[in-house]
Amino acid sequence: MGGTNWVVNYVCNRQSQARHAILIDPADQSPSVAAKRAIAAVTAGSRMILVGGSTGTDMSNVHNTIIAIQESLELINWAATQSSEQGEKDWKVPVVLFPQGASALSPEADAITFMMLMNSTSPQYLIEEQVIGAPFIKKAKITPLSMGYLVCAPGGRVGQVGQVDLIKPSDTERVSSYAITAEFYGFKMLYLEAGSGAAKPVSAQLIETARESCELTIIVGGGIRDGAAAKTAVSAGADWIVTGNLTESYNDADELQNALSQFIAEMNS
Ligand code: 1GP
Repeated sequence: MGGTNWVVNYVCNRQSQARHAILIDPADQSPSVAAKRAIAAVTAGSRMILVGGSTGTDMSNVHNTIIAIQESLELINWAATQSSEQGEKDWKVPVVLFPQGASALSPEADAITFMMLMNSTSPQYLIEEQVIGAPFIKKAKITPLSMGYLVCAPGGRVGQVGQVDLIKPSDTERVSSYAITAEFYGFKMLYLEAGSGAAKPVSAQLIETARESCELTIIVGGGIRDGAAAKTAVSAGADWIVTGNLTESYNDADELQNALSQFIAEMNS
């Protein structure tokens, strides 16, 4: 997957329809299972593979998972070029690091969400991990996708690990200030996160306010379990919907593909 910055345009340029991304946590599954899930998701219409997790990831499991996913995507991409029915471009899906910190990276990733956890109270997640990881990212030529990362209540593990001052569902003024700040910093994206497995996703109110406050590409994830919840977030202004647990709850690749196909259809209905 070459091209200097195709991935920046691909991920960060807003489209007329919202897109779906899966999140694969290398701590939760073997690289081969991760690759099978990634292929099922891309076949269903997912358009980005995020790889990462809040705890339990390291250079080794992240790297092996990314290699397995890249190899499977390349095989399928090659097969698609041999077939007139399947468009090659549909398989050109980026594998993007969504890191817990500087200790869990891989040079085989197409890009990295290079983020500031804006509402963390710890300098470690505001800037320090980024400073540690930046030279590696530059050397490995991984494309950085600059992103403001905001953790909203309930926040889950990432809220705890990241020592976050959570944004409450009705705290629209705060989300607006953060969205404007993210734009002023020159970030390309804003990720509104409720925490993996959250009982409730980020509120439509927060998404709408962020949408009105900035022109950034908005990613929403955490606790989105069905197409209806995804549709609510998309109607409020989300450009990308991320699901982690949903994807990892299916062991059978065909079942996962069917579930995600329905999810994506409903999300954009
Ligand atoms: C977590 O937003 C993602 O970073 C995904 O959350 O696992 O709840 O889908 P879920």
